[in-house]
Amino acid sequence: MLFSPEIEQLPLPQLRALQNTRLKEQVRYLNARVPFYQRKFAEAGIDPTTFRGLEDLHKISFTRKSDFRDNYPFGLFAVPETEVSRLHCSSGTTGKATVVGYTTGDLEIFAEVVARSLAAAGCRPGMKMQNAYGYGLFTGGLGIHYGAEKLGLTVIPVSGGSTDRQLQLLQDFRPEIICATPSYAQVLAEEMLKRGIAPDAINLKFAVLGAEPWTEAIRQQVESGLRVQATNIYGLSEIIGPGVSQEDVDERGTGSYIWEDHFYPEVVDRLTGEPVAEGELGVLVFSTLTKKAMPILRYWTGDITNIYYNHSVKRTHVKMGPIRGRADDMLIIRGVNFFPTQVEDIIASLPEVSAYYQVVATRRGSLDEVEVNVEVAEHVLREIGLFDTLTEELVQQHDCLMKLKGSFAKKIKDNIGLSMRVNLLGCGQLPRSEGGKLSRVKDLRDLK
Ligand code: DLL
Repeated sequence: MLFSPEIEQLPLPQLRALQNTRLKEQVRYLNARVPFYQRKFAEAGIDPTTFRGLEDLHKISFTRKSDFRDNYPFGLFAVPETEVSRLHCSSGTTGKATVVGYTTGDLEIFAEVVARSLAAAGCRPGMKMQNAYGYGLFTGGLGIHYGAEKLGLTVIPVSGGSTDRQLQLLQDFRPEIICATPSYAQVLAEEMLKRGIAPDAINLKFAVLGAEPWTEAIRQQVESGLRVQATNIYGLSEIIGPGVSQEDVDERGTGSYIWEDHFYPEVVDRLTGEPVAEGELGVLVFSTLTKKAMPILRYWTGDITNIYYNHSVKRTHVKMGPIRGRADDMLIIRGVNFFPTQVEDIIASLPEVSAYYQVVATRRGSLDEVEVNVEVAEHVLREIGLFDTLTEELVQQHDCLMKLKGSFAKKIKDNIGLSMRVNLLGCGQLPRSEGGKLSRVKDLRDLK
């Protein structure tokens, strides 16, 4: 179902014209209201009255996370504080939080793009949705909430965590939809299995997962564990929150539609900042075309992905692939550029390991080392009768595990060009989500 068919299917030339008009308007608006952008335009020699729109966009320098910090808390706002209806913060773990503000009109747009997203995910008016994204300063909870209400869903605002209660409500209220981080959806699937709750005991049909990178292996685990069709929802506070892009339930695995009438995307080279060809990987950059409280131009998301048009499908809007890592997550290990997500591709090709993994970078002396911790698939452990915590000693006693460890390490060396230590673990040995985002990469090099 398309929530806003006219705009979702707008022919590309018209979509471009709309973006152009909105961008020109946004530049004039920012120039009149936000000193930070006034300075940016002046530095680039841009006269807002003659700014030509998309073709001139590249002249504007990127807006970065540090600009939010430098202007903390309200320095990037384009409206008086009294006109701001809501504040949220991004989930950064270091330094000051990034503050974002919304007018009532912005909140309307937020609800609209989330409603579109949920409709694309398979949700229909009248269905019930358990919202396990955290409510609070994080945009996930309230962002999804109001979009769901706009679509006509019944919202169960349970927030993240409290696994006992989540499972109880899934059985008692029988919602068709769950919204959660993928790592928390994994926890729910795993706990159902552990507690012997049959998938029939619940009524889920769709899972809308996002806020952190995830993989096809995780999709498979969640889809079979919760008996759902799981789609990707992407977004970030600086641009609006969840609902910047969304995968269609019937086109799973082919990318997520970016709602281009509100968020203009670019993909640029992470070193030069120059645009890359359609389909090439680079850093995703967004300009908001309609937001009023805090419009942002050319925001350097740091997320690595690609964008491409897929003209044979339901909507005209551009699609983005899964997030392949963060520009600042790129590790340089013994001179080799390495994104931890490269390990995911290898995990996906090995049925003997599960979707739980962790990449840890350490420094021994002056030498960087990377270890990959991965849980062995349950069926493998069952076959060899191992149910305990897996230790190095136990691994060495089992030929099949030694072979698995060897072939995993060889695949890493062949595909990535780096030798990494592989540690095989038993089920449940790696950290699980407590309801929110889970980091699968640990760079411990600075701590030493
Ligand atoms: O995570 C908004 C959100 C809430 C998205 C709920 C989806 C669902 P922030 O806390 O500002 O906003 O974090 C934004 O999270 O730059 C990405 O690095 C990452 N991220 C968000 N969605 C995805 C996704 C929310 N689907 C940052 N896949 C972004 C991979 C994602 N990474």
